Amino acid sequence: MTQSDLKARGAGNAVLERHAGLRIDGARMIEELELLGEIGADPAGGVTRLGLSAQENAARDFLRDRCGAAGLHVETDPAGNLFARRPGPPRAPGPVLLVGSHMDTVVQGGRLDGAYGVIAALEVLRVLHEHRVDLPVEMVVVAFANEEGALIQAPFWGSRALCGSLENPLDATDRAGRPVSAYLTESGGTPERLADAVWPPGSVAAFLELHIEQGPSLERHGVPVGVVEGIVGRTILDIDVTGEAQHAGTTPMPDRRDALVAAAEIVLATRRIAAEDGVCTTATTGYLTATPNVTNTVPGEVRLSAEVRDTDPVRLARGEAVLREQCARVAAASGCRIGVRAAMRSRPVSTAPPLRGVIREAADLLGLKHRTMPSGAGHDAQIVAQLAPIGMIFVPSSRGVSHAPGEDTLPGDLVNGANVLLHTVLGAQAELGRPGGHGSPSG
Ligand code: HGY
Ligand code: MN
Ligand code: MN
Repeated sequence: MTQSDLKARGAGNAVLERHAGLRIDGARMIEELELLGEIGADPAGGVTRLGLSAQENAARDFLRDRCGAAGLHVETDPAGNLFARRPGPPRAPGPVLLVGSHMDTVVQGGRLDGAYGVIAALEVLRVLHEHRVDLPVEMVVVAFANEEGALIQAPFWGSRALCGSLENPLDATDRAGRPVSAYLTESGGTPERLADAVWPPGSVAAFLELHIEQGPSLERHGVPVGVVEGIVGRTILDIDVTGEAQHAGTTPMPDRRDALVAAAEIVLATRRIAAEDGVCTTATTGYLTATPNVTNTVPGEVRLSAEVRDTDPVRLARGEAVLREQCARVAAASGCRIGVRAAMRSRPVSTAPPLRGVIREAADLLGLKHRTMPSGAGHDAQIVAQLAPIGMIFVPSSRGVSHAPGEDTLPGDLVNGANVLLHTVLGAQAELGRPGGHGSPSG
């Protein structure tokens, strides 16, 4: 369904009013988040549960068990995405309300990024099932595979598979060149049937994602709920710098083609693009390896990644162009060969205004203050926006920390967010306005 299918907010919402007193089981959800956080716990700190790795597979097994214990039907698609639905008589075919996030992390990341949105979605579906709440538009929980792209270099893997927007998917590899098909087969996916993971236009009425803010804004403003207005776009460039490995003691300085010195120029130029020149909102170099990486050899090869982000597509494109210009400048000055390849581009997107209204009403119903804000982080929701209207809800991140072992959110904020998600699912029913409805589940 497109945004225009979303009816203008106005009519009262019987479903929302009838269940105004409904709440999630906060203790159950917090306990499950703790248990999930132990899967991939990194002895060096934080959680390392990389997409399509054995740890993400273990997380899927955990989620499958918890869904099964709640009497929900679970299936995994060829891309490794996991879906949970309520049991019941065959439903009239029609678009569903997809709710979820991802369970993979970055290296030594936090236990809430993504995982919170998946466990909260499970809790919402479980509570609706336990209270036999009949939803005109069926709610389906999704755990998208490999959102971060930290192992298999294809961020938003699962949500892109669902939207049919993976480009040459089987070319994807890890940094050592091991193909995604090897990992996928171990994850319960089927590489040769990725096309079957695609959901057709009209099959998703809307997508809702609850997520930690991963920044300091909500905590600084003392506001428990963020209503996301838009999600930042991102471009990742893989950069290969080729100089010449030489002896550190016998090679005169003017004769060197030092790949690491050239890469260092690129790292500083990347930072300047956003921090000093304001070309785009953020510019970051997060990954760098030098070869042969020994003290007494001038580095001959450096591989690094640089990424730029902005909510404005023009500024985002400009950020990429300036970064490419800087690489060309450093190549000319250093005598190194510098190859630049766009590894990923995601567009900035807006959330659906009617769903923002539903989220605000849910927060108001719960007596929770809210503020409308952008997302500086990327999310599966921005990919699913290709297929359906999206809504995103944020809760505060303690000290704004994320993608690091210190990532945390107060339990009360986690419970508040999940209750807002519950009442957004209920409130969205009127928005999505499907005539007729699904029979209430049996048992
Ligand atoms: O990098 C991001 O913005 C997200 O956490 N994948
Ligand atoms: Mn993340
Ligand atoms: Mn995330």
